[in-house]
Amino acid sequence: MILPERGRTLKAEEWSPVIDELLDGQQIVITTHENSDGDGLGSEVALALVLRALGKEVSIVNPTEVPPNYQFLKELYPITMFDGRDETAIQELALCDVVVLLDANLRDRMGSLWPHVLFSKELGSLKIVCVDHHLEPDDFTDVMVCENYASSTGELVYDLLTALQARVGRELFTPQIAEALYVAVMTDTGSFRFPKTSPYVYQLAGDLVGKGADASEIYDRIFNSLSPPALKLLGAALSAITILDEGEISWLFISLDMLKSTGSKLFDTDLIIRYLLSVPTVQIAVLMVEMQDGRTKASFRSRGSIYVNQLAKKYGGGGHMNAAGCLFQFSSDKAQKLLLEDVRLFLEESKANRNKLNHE
Ligand SMILES: [Mn+2]
Repeated sequence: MILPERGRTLKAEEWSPVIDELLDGQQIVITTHENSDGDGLGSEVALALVLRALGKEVSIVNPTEVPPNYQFLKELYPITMFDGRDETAIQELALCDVVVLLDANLRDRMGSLWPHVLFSKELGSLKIVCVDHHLEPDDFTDVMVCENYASSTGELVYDLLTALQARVGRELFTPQIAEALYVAVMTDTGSFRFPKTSPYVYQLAGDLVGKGADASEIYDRIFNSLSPPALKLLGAALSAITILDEGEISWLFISLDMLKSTGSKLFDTDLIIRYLLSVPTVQIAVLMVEMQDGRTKASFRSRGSIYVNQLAKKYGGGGHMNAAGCLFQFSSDKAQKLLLEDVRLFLEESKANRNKLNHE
């Protein structure tokens, strides 16, 4: 197994191009990818608070709404959702000097913002800055720091703020900033469990707690945030899981009836998939959800080098090696039959490839 580079930190001078743009700008818009998560949102809020303290006019404008369990971040800094039409946001995007994209490195991930950013860029002196930790960045920015070693964008923003602090010669971290960054790092490391959680990340988290982040309260707000219907759904879903093929496939179908009878919503199904992989023999986990409009949503998880994004791609979806999804345009009965056969075939192929690689 190849482990990611651990414990690297960027040197202060490597942050200089980013810091130069931030200090040069006066009106700054910060954004993150569609369907934002704790890393994107926490990083945005931390950076916005710091830049505001430095006298900048800063807005956070996102292409999609803040999920319910991250709404508390809005108490630290306002976060606007841009639907592509809102005039205030269009004005802000037209007039700003810097757009900072956090936790994404592709222009399309900006969703409804990108056409306006592009327009503003072509018209004047707008600078685009990106700080991220994903693979394979697009070439569309003026300054980009994209470091895959980092556990989270929050880790990079922490380093950026440390370098910025040295540049301006004053203490910039506040308890609110520590809280926002802690949200970012905690969520993207799976609560400090994922492989990129280097010794440095633990130190950094400790520092943030020392600076005022309340670790147990933050955890509670984000992860103990189920509504009673979502909890009922979880119960119904867990008892409906089937384990097939000598324990290698776990399978769950959530019908519209199940959603209705528990009073739960489509987004309440998000947390269920992780239980499908909690049996150690399972190689591929499949969750299918019947949607109100008749389509069927499928999510896949896998262990090791089983590229479920390839499986999703076959049906017009995509994702990562171990987490992917797609949408079937037809009934759930048909989708289930078709998919089960495919998953079995796909698993056999993946295992054959793995064995071949192991013997080469
Ligand atoms: Mn991230």
